[in-house]
Amino acid sequence: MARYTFRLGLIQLKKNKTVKIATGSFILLVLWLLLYFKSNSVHHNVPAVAHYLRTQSVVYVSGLGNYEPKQETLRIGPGEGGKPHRLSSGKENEAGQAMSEYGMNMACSDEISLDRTIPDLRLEECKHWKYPTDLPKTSVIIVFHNEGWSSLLRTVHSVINRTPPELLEEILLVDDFSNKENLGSQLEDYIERFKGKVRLIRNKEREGLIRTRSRGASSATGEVILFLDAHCEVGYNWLPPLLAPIYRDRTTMTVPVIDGIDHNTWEYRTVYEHGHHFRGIFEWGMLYKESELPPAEKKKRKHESEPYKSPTHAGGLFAIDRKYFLEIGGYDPGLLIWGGENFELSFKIWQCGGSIEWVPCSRVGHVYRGFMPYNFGKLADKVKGPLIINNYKRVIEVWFDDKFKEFFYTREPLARYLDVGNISEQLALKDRLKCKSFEWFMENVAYDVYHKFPQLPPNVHWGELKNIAENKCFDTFGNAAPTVIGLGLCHGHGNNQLFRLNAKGQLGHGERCVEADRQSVKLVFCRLGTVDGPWEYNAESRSLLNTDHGKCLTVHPQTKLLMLMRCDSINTFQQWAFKETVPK
Ligand code: LR7
Ligand code: MN
Repeated sequence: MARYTFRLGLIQLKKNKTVKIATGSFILLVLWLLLYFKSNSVHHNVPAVAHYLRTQSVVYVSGLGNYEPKQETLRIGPGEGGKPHRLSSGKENEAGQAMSEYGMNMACSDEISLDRTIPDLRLEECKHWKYPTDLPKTSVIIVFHNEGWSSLLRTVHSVINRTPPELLEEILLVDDFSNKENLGSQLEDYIERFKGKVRLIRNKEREGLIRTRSRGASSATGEVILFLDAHCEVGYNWLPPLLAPIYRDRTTMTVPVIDGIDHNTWEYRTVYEHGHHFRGIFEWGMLYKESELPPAEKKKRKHESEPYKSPTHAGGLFAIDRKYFLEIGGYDPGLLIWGGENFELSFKIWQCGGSIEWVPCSRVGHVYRGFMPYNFGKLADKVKGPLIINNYKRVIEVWFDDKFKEFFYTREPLARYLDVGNISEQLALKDRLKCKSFEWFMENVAYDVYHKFPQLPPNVHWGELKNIAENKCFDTFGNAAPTVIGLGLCHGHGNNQLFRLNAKGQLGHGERCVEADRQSVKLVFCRLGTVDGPWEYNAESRSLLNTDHGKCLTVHPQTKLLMLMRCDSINTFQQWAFKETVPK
């Protein structure tokens, strides 16, 4: 493949056109000046005149691989421009029904055009990049299970509308055994209008999103495969910037910046502060996080809009050379349904010689659901514990070195007891591809993880935390932090009652920490960069001392609320016992 370098093409103007514009459009110029000073998206590196000509699409750099589209025509209607849409009154019931069926307000989505416009949130620079004219053709793969009609098809329409046709090999829809009426023959009929560009294949049983994507990858015919969730809207000129790094190096996987689409109003908005760049990292319990680009990475960049390396990604939206994906084994087929596959692929790519780049000039909107409307089906019954933790364990058992595995088990003590099945093929692949250690990955790629989440001291106690007087257990009741902690009947199943105390006094539940003031005891976000805490357990007196306050964890005898009180070793309301809840 030919080598090329990225280059900001600061427009080659044809003189005669410039003259015409300058003389003929004084009013436009004034209007533009107004817009220019209002807009905060204008980047100072780009000469104003270039910006002006660009947005008016007067000068079109053709043949140079800029791929910048002509401006979309202005459209008026519900949700146009990515504006929030309020449902017509009288449809509240429909909306409520849709929310519980899909985790998103389909009644609202149904009122918005499948071809709606969205705001162009890219950095101004992005309009001036030039890309090779012979970028690889792409199969856009969308897997779906019981998704809403209009949000699924808006994904398809946005790809058709905003992708240079010569780069789009196909859109491949892979149905993961949906049972909704309209996703049957009605969908087959509908896609006929795309004259073969959109292809549909179906699973014969529920496979989950991970295996369904693998199936899509095998069936796809494009040189590059690009995955999207089934409720996305792609942005202006989104594809070429994702393909260019792959063209340069086929072991690069690329990820767009993901904007948010509100699941209730369908408002399209960025979730990132302007001018700030984030990359994907993780906590030791394998919780996915995003963190601002570390200074060392910032220094490597010349342009704000340039792609940058990231340790991992959210999972849903990315592009990769198809053959490379298959060479590194695709997704581990032992991962079930949902979760952890983003880490598996990321660790594998990095440790086995590839890289991941996030691409600021490519933006894609994604509907974040209110809640997950589907269950994990029959496959999940095979698994003893929570399916997602099971997947994580499979991933870390293959890719982590022993030292790092301990960090995971410290955060997820029950995971030690889960059976992840046979991983010998994954280990053999790791050997065959001569992949590097996790330590290497941490030192060279994901070093910012250490800054936020230092190496974890081991747990000294974990399990349910029972109060002796009340005979009840610490319980989050499934509420997300920040939330007050209460006492529930001890059930011995871990989950909301699984707490842990580490050697440095941090008391926590999953990725969260227990903190207390005089009035209440709460589950909160742990203080970043710390792994210690204010708790001291005395196994003899069974007291839990909070060293910040010099007081003991107590159940108030009357209100039964948790609080801190002066320590009193014979008070059973202050006595606590940890009991490991090992699954049978
Ligand atoms: O059994 C299933 N079969 C499927 O085909 C379950 C789901 N699916 C489909 C589903 O219809 C959808 O198109 O798989 C896709 C993803 O499922 P979602 O949208 O219900 O999940 P999500 O958006 O919460 O999922 C995020 O994490 C997943 C972990 O396995 C995947 O990696 C998703 O792709 C990922 N989504 C994103 O990264 C989008 C960006 C937002 C974030 C974070
Ligand atoms: Mn999704």
